[in-house]
Amino acid sequence: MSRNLIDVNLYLVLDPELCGGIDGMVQTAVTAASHGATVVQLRAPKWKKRQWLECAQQLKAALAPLNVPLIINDHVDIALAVDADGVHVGQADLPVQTVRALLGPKKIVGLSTNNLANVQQLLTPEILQCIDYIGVGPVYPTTTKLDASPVLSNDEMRAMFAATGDLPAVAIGGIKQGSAASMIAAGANGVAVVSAICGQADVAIATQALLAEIHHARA
Ligand code: TZP
Repeated sequence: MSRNLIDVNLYLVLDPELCGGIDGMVQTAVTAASHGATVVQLRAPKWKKRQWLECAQQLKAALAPLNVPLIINDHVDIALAVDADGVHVGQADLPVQTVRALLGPKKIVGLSTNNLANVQQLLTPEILQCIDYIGVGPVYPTTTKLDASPVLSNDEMRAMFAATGDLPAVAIGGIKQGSAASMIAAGANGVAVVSAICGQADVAIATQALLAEIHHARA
């Protein structure tokens, strides 16, 4: 099976509290997607399914005309219900083989990795054929995800990016304006952010600044 393409340059992960509920999340997603965010993930660990469904429906309707993919964190049923573009799972969620079997070959599947051993374990044809990108983190301390794994050392993070080959890898955790460029320099294909966009006074400017930094780092 061939890999589904996803542009992970600037990957926005939505946060209900920082955005101020569903309306704020949709507004944040649309503004960020209109100003350079290349993918949007719905993530709401404390929500009930009905909230997930309502928000996912609104995000799908708002993002599809902008051609920015909508990824659902963890919940395959919600992704199927709204025909989202894909699902992102962590190490303790459904195995990626199961996610792929449920979603079919054409949807995007992403997997979080938190250490070098996680990356080494997925480098088998069986797993590689199920995933389209990985997250690598946390690369800096974060207050957004309270149960985040220990922050990666610079060496381990670089080794993780080096090990992934041509599988797109996106850095996550505590990335702000000013630290996005160093992730690209370390080998990331893109950066994922929550608080550097969600809850910012000017979401458009915050998004543009991050994207400019990423492009500059690559140039
Ligand atoms: N996974 C690892 S760290 C993190 C997630 C969802 C939170 C990142 O949030 P922020 O605000 O960009 O540090």
